[in-house]
Amino acid sequence: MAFVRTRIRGPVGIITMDHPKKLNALSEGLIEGIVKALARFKKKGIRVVVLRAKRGVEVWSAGHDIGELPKGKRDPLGWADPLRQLVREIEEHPAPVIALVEGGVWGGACEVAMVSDIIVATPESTFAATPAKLGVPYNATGLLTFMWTVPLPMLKELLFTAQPISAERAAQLGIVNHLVEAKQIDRFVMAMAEQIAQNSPLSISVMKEQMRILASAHSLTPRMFERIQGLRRHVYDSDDYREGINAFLEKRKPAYTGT
Ligand code: YXS
Repeated sequence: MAFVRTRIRGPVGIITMDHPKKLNALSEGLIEGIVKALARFKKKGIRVVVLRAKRGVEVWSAGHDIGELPKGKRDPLGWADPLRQLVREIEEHPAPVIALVEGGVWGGACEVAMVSDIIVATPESTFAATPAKLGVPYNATGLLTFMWTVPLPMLKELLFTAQPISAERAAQLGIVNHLVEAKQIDRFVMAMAEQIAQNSPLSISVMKEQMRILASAHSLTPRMFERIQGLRRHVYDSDDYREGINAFLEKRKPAYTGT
């Protein structure tokens, strides 16, 4: 699988993102590798999945591959887009997924870590939710993932500033389950995974799916949904949306006009 390496250690399946040239940006190819690995682990009855990057990386994942974002006039985070598919695959995977985080977590990669069931991070890790920095209208289920994990006032600060927060702050907020030094994190995560794997996989997978259903139970009327889609279309059809992407690709600061 391009950009992804997998390993099975007893009941635990390990997926390592490995596209250093693009800082593990969530490209279609990298996402395909993760999704295929999850399908293989499901077939093999793997009881816990660990999603990680290579040891010692500065960046766990740089988020959505910006070069793959549509240049406007199309929802950049539609149902069928790879990032949305990946988030659904993780939340619907029958086994718990532990995100072993080391380095910077950016944009949509924050959602990938937060939709994972457990996050164990090194103290040097950081988390930055960046739609506002790029002028991207995040999507409803994506914001829900964040809202389930981050207290609302803190989520607004994360999204509106688009600045990284430390793993320590994330742990204080309950976003990160455990902070573990880099030299111990492998052993710590494997011990937790093996502990989970000794318990009933049926009970765990059913409770995971129940919590997903209960958390996503919302009385959103068609009128509300159409308003959300209309608001988001106003953004991805805007000059600012194109400016955010072009500025990143041209390696310059964006100049947003609000139009
Ligand atoms: O110039 P080359 O060809 O070597 O490539 C550079 C970067 O262009 C590339 N790269 C990316 N390519 C596509 N998509 C990305 N997200 C991405 N990030 C980086 O990797 C090469 C090395 O990057 P460089 O030179 O900037 O490394 P650095 O160490 O100076 O800085 C590392 C970062 C992560 C601070 C910096 O690369 C950065 O700020 N990346 C963008 C992080 C970000 O804003 N991600 C959000 C992506 S959009 C997304 O996830 C959602 C749609 S949303 O926006 O809604 O959250």
